[in-house]
Amino acid sequence: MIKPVALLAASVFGVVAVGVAAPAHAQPTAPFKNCTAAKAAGYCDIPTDSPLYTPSQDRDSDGLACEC
Ligand SMILES: [Ca+2]
Repeated sequence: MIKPVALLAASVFGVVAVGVAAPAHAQPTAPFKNCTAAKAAGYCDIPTDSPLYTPSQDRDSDGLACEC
């Protein structure tokens, strides 16, 4: 039989592991402050249908922000 303490420890570990891992894999949901920040995070050629797109970062208005 598994002791309740062991179950509690497993549950806490699971929550902590998910809590630590989530931010590393979270997708940004708002435009970056600028293209330098976007590129530093690995994003460029951001299309208009992306939540990361903002017209101010698409100077030539071709539908892609922060060209690679
Ligand atoms: Ca553009």
